[in-house]
Amino acid sequence: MTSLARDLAEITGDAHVRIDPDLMAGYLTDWTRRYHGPAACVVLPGSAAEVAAVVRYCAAQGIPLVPQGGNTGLVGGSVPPPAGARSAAHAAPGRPDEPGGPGSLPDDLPVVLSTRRLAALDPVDTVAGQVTAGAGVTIARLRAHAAQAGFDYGVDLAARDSATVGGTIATNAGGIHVIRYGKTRAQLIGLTAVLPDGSGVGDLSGLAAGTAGYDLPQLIAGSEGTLAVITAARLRLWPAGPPGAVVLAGLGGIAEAAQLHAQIRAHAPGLLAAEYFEGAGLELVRGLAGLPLPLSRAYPAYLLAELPGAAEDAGRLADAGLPADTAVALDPRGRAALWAYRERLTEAISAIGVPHKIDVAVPQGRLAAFRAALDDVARDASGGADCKVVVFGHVGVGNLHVNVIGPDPAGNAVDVAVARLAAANDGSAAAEHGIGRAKVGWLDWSRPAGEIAAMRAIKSALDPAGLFNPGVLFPPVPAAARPMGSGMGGCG
Ligand code: FAD
Ligand code: 2HG
Ligand code: ZN
Repeated sequence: MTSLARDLAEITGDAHVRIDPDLMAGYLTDWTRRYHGPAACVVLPGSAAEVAAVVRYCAAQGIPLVPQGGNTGLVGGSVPPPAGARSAAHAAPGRPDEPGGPGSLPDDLPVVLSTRRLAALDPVDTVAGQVTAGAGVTIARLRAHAAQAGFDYGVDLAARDSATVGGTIATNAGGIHVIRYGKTRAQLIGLTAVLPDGSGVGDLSGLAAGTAGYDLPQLIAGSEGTLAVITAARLRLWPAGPPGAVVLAGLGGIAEAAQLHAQIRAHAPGLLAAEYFEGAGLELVRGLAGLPLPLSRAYPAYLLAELPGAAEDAGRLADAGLPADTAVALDPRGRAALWAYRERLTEAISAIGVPHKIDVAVPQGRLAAFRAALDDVARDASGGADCKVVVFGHVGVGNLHVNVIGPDPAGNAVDVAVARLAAANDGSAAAEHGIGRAKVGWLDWSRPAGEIAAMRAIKSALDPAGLFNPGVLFPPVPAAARPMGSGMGGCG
């Protein structure tokens, strides 16, 4: 054991510090396999007090920390920066078209702080409609727990079996029910967290009303591990309605999908999901899972919608102008079968290669123009690589996931070209997955300079040594620019 690992084991116990490369491997590479980097060790604290002790220790030694939940993030923020930290895919401190600029990351290898053991889940408070969950509780477990008490948790996503409460707060995750319940921030009543100096903040009292000063939970939400380690959260729950109908319609393209979503919404208030995917993605899922065509023939595009309250809303659908070739599922097995075509897309894409993932938001009125230009833009930027473009997403909020498979994962040109296309269509290139390491030079495409300056000031105030997730969200603070005494002690 290294001296660092020995010291951390004093806090958490030997069993919860990993230094063996085989045992660390799963923590050091992200879900897409595009981002990976070395760490001094992985530590798994079992309580908020242990998190605070680990943070205090690392702060005193000047050791960077990478907070990690389920490691399902798609922008490289949950894993350490790459060895050397100058690969084009990661160190893009300037504009997206200037990859590999002169930024540098702290010299010491980071410690990955996994929250998986922070898994306490309190009984549902049925009067308040709230629950307190440890940061490491998975979304699947939280949802099942809420359902037993007659409630629904507002965030759901295909990564539910691994994605955690802490990770989804840190990324302000959206997901498949975003049109009904909003993003994770909208579910957050309170949280507890450890700041970079090791102090604890927050409370889990469940006070839903209150305006005393800055709202720290809302600041920490979406901060991607750069301001605090979230240890637990108090979350809003929604009364669960009766299971709804799922409809899958075959369409000509995205404009038809956006239009059909509007029609269904008008006839079925409280729509839970409006999800878009295309024939190319459907074929990948069918190939992976051996599924039949969902409709009588293949279509260029599909809209999957989930309605609340099966009987009455399914009845109203007759007036919504659904195409004749539409599948409607009312029972659990049928609903799951239709959802599989949408939910297995990420997995099916990764099965054919390491994707470039560009998570864009485009106004509804520009979706068709964006989509029409996309294939040519992606091919031109792929420098002759044989590229496959797979598009899907949460069309109800104009959030499209562009996946390009083929170009070298280390390059950035296709990512930049698609981001530019989104910007040219009044869109954003960071819709729900965050900035992470993947888009670190892109922040000023989504936020004005004054807001970025304010964000930097907050980061410097809370984390003057730049030790929490360096290289995520902002370009890393160069070693020479760090304050004296910020600690650059060895990691070994
Ligand atoms: P991680 O991947 O471990 O970490 C993500 C970020 O949060 C990192 O920057 C990390 O440092 C930080 N972090 C993690 N835990 C903490 C903590 N306790 N305190 C402080 N910082 C922390 N995302 C969506 O928004 N919508 C979707 O529909 C969606 N679907 C997905 C489907 C699949 C199949 C996959 C693989 C991913 C999907 N994602 C989606 C992306 C991912 O699931 C989300 O970003 C999720 O919020 C990450 O949670 P996690 O626990 O895995 O966090
Ligand atoms: C989803 O909506 C996720 O399923 C994943 O956000 C997106 O794989 C992707 O590109
Ligand atoms: Zn998504």
